[in-house]
Amino acid sequence: MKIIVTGGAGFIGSNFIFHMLNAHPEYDIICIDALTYAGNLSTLKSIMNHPYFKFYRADIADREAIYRIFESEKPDVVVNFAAESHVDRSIENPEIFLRTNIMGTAVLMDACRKFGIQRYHQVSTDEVYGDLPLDRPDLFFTEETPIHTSSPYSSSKASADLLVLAYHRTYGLPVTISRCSNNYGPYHFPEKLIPLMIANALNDKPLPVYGEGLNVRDWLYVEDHCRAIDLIIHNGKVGEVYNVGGHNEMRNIDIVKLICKELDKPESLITYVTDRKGHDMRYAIDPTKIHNELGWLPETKFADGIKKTIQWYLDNREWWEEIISGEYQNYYEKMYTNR
Ligand code: NAD
Ligand code: TDX
Repeated sequence: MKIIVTGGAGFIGSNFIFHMLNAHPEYDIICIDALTYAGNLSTLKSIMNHPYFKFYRADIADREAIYRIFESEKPDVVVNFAAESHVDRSIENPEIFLRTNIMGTAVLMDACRKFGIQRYHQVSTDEVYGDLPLDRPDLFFTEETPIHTSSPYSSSKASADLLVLAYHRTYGLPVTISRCSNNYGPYHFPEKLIPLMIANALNDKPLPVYGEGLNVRDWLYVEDHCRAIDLIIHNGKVGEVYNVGGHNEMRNIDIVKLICKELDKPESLITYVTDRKGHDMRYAIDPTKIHNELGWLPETKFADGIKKTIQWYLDNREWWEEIISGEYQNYYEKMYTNR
């Protein structure tokens, strides 16, 4: 079995590659990544010479480059993680989100049609369902919840999902889609809530909480997401959408306070800043379908996962310090100074 993993130099894609090389040592894994600001080859350095791993630097929206790779590699399965993934960046500049997330998905699926494929899997997000009110804890996103997006990011991901389902119906492309809740764990880019707060706390810098910090996210340890995708590409039904989430809802402010506690830093570092535009209030996934059909259950409890994650950032300072000392500084200044 040969699997193309796009976006494998990013957070979840790299964790997925490590998972697959470990869980299926006989599979060939081909990573395609454009190495944008979010892609980091140092993340993959331990496997660069692995006999069952190969890396291509290419943009998924570059049709010629993608066709060339498909022609020479002839993959059996494609798992598409490649995306612009940060909501705040999409609010600043939507265009690249449309190119990568929508056009890139179309190009990959065209390559699958042209060269043949057993499965195309689209890694989507719970954000395509919009948000839920805080005063209705009884409500959850199911696979039947209507698409109702808030940000340019989530709209681009929802557009891609619609295209994937259209390619299935129109061309019979064998597709599956997973819609997962917020992930956390090793190699999470430090512009996102949890790694940003860990890095800032370790540097005794202010911890910028948007609005009142009451927004709720449903956190899942990244390895649990990777296992879910592994199950879906092997046993999931073609044409189906699977929600992935571990019933672990937490308010942002409680996460930030927990990080302060774990790192023995004062809560006085917490600074409330101007809210995100169009900020979704609550995400909450109902994972009944993937549990009933594929037997998936999360294995890592948040209390353990967050400790493991914090320890990883303590043990791998070089990885994130290099990131935050580069171009990231301009981003941080633009997004957070005088906010
Ligand atoms: P990330 O930003 O950490 O990584 C994205 C990767 O894609 C990077 O390596 C980047 O270089 C690469 N990339 C970007 N544009 C590309 C292009 N045009 N061609 C080739 N490669 C390109 O993102 P992530 O958090 O790992 O998310 C991966 C996927 O999972 C995304 O599709 C995202 O929408 C989805 N998702 C993420 C979460 C989460 O909590 N992080 C939750 C649910 C779904
Ligand atoms: O500095 C911050 N302060 C803050 O209060 C940042 C970066 C975030 N937040 C808040 C905004 C959100 O309510 O924390 C929450 C989480 O923010 P992000 O880490 O940016 O994640 P989110 O917007 O929830 O989106 C994530 O989950 C769904 C991923 O980035 C998406 O790629 C995925 O689809």
